[in-house]
Amino acid sequence: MVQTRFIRLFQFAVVAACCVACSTSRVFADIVTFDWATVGNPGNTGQGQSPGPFGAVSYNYRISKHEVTNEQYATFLNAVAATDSNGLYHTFMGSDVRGGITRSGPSGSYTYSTKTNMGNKPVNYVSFFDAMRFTNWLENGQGAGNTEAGVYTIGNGLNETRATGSRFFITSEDEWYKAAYHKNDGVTGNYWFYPTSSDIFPMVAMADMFGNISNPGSNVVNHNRGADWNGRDGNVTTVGSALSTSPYGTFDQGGNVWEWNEAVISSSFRGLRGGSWTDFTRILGASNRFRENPASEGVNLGFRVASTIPEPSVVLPDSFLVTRGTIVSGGVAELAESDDQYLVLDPEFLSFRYQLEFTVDATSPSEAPSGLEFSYESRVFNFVGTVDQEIELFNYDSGQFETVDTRLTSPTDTVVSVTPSGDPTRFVETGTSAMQARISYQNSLPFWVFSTQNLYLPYRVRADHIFWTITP
Ligand SMILES: [Ca+2]
Ligand SMILES: [Ca+2]
Ligand SMILES: [Ca+2]
Ligand SMILES: [Ca+2]
Repeated sequence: MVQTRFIRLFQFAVVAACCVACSTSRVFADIVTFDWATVGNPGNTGQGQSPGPFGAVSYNYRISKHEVTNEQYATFLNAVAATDSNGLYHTFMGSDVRGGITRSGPSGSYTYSTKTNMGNKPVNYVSFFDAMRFTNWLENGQGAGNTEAGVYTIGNGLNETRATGSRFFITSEDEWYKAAYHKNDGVTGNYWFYPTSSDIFPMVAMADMFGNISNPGSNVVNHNRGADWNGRDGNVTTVGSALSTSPYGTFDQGGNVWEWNEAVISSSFRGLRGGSWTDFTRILGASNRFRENPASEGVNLGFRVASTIPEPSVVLPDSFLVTRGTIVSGGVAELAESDDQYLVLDPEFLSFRYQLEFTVDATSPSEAPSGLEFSYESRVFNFVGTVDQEIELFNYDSGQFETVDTRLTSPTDTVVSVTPSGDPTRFVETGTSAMQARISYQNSLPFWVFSTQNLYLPYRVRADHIFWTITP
């Protein structure tokens, strides 16, 4: 028994050392991600607002649930504005209490930080040019990505059009309007007047000392200077903190900050919709269409981005490691293919180990996936009693495996598909795009079982067709 214990401890030590190596090799880099709302009902009817109709969209798309935040915009500035030759930063972001980003260092080495309590507030003092450049940067993969072309080839602010095939964009006026007001009830022409799923005046939001809305509800909007905090009569508030949504699940399309859209109005202006922290209630409504010079950078001007719905890709395992138990048959090919060829694992006879465990490695095509699903087919056989199965994914933020599913293993072939909650980027290693899953089995019985005729293995496990589905 002493020897067995020693072997077990040694194996745990090996696993632990691997985890430490995995976590310390991570290169931490800031990547902007979004919570997306999917807008379906393609082919819906528009609404006849003058000079509309607005809101008819013939395709599915995603729109960010929130306005672009100071934190997201500061990440963009730190990536591309060490020398801010395009005026992406506005000094009022730093000097005005309602702005959220400070700049330090000399030109050529500028760095940007969000102010206390301001990272989760919408960015303001941004022009339509700034919004276009931010979107180009997203399209070009962030980091050192180009800001001058990709979606919008920067011109005079009025002559840019969205490039065909773009994955990220500022919303068209129809895309914005549909996400804000359409009732999400099929391909209808039914719309609410306010972007809170309501035809009734929204309540005026109030704020606590951190800028969170303190009277949240189903029909609350930061407008009409009700959100008084940080010494100001009306101010921006934490995105989403009103808890009021459009039927598609977007927050703050009414109020907080105005949001740029692509519409060119009267040959001189770009479109704005939704009103802001300072505007009267009716300004939030569907009938109100506003416009500004595309170079304008006001204290109540912001934006949100939209995106195509990306095609998920299937990622197959490229290696695996049995950390407890022995391989009876199979290899990576058996794990990768849904062909009823299996990786089969046994407990080891001599060491009396009765647990089985293996890890599987793969590489994601996206370092910042918006969605991730892990799927796996398995069964247990020769079993006596019950066998618990645990699926863990390696969390590169915490440096530890995170349990994403536990259940009893089936005695017949069973596919388990798990979509972990929360931000899936934690399961992809920055810099390498590595992913790792660990699958463990634990029998309720200790090791070997004798009956009158037979000696049983407590259980044997077979695993087939392991894969990840990654949505970029
Ligand atoms: Ca600017
Ligand atoms: Ca007030
Ligand atoms: Ca807004
Ligand atoms: Ca197989």
